[in-house]
Amino acid sequence: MRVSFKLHEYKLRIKYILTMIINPNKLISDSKEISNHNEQFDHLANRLSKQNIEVKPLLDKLAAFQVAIPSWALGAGGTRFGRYSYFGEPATLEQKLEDVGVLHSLTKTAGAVSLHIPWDIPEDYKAIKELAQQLDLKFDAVNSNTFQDAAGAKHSYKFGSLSNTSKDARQQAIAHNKEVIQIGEKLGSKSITVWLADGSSFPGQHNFQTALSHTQDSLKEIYKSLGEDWKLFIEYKPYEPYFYSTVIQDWGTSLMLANECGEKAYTLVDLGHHLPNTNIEQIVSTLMFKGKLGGFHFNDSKYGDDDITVGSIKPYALFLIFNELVYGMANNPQNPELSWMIDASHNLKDPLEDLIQSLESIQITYAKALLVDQERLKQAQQHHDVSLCQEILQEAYLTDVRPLVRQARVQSNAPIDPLKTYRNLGVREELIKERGKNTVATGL
Ligand code: LRH
Ligand code: MN
Repeated sequence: MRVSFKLHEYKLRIKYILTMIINPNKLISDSKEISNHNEQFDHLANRLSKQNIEVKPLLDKLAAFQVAIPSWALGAGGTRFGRYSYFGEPATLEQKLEDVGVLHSLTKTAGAVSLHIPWDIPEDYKAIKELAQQLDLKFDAVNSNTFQDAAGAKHSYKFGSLSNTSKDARQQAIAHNKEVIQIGEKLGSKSITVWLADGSSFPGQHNFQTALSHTQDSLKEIYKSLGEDWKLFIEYKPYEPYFYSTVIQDWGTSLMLANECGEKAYTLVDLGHHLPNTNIEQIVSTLMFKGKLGGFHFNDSKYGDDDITVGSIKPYALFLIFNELVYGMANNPQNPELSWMIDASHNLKDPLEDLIQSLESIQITYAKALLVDQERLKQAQQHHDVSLCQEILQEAYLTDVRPLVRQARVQSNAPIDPLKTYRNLGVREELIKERGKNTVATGL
């Protein structure tokens, strides 16, 4: 749908939304809220300094921890059993950036967006980059899509894309990924994420070796198109949409393919892409040890790839993952800076509220992991003092770090309570007034 995008008009509208948010403390946060926060923060800061834990470095790390928002998760997701809109959904890429701009103004930790192609092909690159800049947003990894047949596509991906026995289908999928890299280059992105639905639903349907060999050769073809400072993230998943085998089913297969491609290829860990009870924190530590962990798709799940709010089901598991990340970021210089992204789908919650809660959960869990006394833990591990090892981890996990996360936000000129501010400002009502009730966001 071609939307006549008059930037100056747009700036006005965004200005209106954002000015309401930019300086919330003056607008919204009542003195009681601020004094409560200051009291709780001072109390925690004193407690931590008694443990010789400096607060400033923690606040700096929290403020610097920017998570990319998935462009495909700003509308109501839906399942095969139904989709319930939340109204006021972003109907254009510009409106999606606006929503991410609101999230970033409210949290100051959502300073990037991850686009999915062809759902988000920019029509006006100059205007889009200007808008992103105005919203203080960067373009993180771009995502290719060879799990749906694009309109007018010559070859179908029904039986696979990079692994398809049809050379034409493989070539078409390779060309699409190269086009996605070009789109990313025009936007200033520095990485592409490749997730393949490729797999089979019945025994005998696939020759596993042929499918893997085609995929390997196709990825190596795509790899050749990467710019000098670009990265290729290979995302694995055990099942869905196919239910017997998936070509890139687990971290080992992704790592093997990344090694085959070269030093600019890495494994991407989507938290929902693991069979029940998988020890994801051990996968993370192994990939960092090998210098091959590229990034994350944060979400949570109870059963399958549920893509629900981060930390809403398994907060301790997320803490153990962040504990390995903190250890790895301090001890594995061989692993590059990580790409932090959320990958979610919203069926019941307002997408922006859900993302605010996910961002909060990521900050809280990172803060708890930063409190782990890694040196003391190492000692206890050396001496096989198993009980003490658990005590050291849980001491950090059971610390209420919310005053720390709030202080990092306040210092970044964001509201003390983003969700409350979002509601107090009636942002959803504003968006519905502006966009109406029939807009549908592209994506999942
Ligand atoms: C696959 C996945 C992948 C995206 C898609 C939207 O389940 O996690 O990261 O391309 O969701
Ligand atoms: Mn994902």
